[in-house]
Amino acid sequence: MAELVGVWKDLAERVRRGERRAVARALTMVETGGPDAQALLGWLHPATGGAHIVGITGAPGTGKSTLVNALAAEYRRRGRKVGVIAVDPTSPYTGGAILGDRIRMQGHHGDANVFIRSMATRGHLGGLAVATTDAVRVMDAAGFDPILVETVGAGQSEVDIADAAHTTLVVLVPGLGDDIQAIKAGILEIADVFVVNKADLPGADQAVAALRGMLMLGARERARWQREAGAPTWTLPIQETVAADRRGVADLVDRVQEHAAFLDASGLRAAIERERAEYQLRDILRAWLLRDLLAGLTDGGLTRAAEAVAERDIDPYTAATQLMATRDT
Ligand SMILES: Nc1nc2c(ncn2[C@@H]2O[C@H](COP(=O)(O)OP(=O)(O)OP(=O)(O)O)[C@@H](O)[C@H]2O)c(=O)[nH]1
Ligand SMILES: [Mg+2]
Repeated sequence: MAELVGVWKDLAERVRRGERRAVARALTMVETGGPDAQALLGWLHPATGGAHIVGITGAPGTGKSTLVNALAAEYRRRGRKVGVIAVDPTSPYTGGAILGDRIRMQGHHGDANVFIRSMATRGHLGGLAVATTDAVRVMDAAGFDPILVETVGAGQSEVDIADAAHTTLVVLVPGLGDDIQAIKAGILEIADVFVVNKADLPGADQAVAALRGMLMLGARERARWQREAGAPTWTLPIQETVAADRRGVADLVDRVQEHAAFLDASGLRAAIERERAEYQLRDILRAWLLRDLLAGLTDGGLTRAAEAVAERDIDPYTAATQLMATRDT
């Protein structure tokens, strides 16, 4: 065991030096999870906290991958070392997207200062949220800054990513019923910067106007809250981009940098870090509690209970109560 721990310490040191092969291996480990990954992350933890994490979310096909690619190029131009994590959408409608992402992001292949990784749900006990946070920590320890995390805003995932990011970009496009897009799933609450991508298409100006109108409604409320809290205020910017030909992307990076400066000046960065740590602990504990509970059930106990629920012999809450009571541990 002591020997084993030593192995991961060595790998961790190579990750911290930014060795590509070590980073790749560490990412594979944390994607799967388990005790080895946990030991490795323990060695990496003191080296994390330096990266600015940018979440990019929005409906499928809004141009997130294209935008991430362009953002990575702009950050490279500014001398930064960029990490990219594409969260593999579990939705069957967009299941093929990652292959496309790989191809589209090939422009950065061979650049040692860009590291791109697609995450899959495979096997990780804590689910995609924990796996993604752990992957961010690996890249963070390896000195990548910023780390851009793309996630499809279809369900809970965009909220998860807002928990993990310092700055969340919400990507909208013209002509998709913009007000509805933005209101959906509380996306207004998670945005730090709005991006109206595909600004080359008709209706971009209307989309910006609709969004601005809606933001003004919420702004008064927010401003009052912020004044009361005595904190510097952040006015949600709306940035138009044409990711496909990188128009507006340098401006978008400026907006992200302004938000990063705001987080520092307001003291919010420290608050976000604590919040992130709490979410992470909750995710881990939830996963471990479930694992222990399932491990304590008798063979086939869950399957039998599920059958009984499906047959209407018992209701789910009663079945769950019984399962909790009958576990060995
Ligand atoms: N006209 C126009 N098309 C764009 C722009 N940016 C991206 N696209 C196109 O929009 C399509 C979707 O782009 P992606 O970058 O794959 O979008 P995505 O949001 O990552 O898609 P998913 O990951 O599948 O949700 C592609 O055909 C892009 O070429 C833009 O600024 N203008
Ligand atoms: Mg994509």
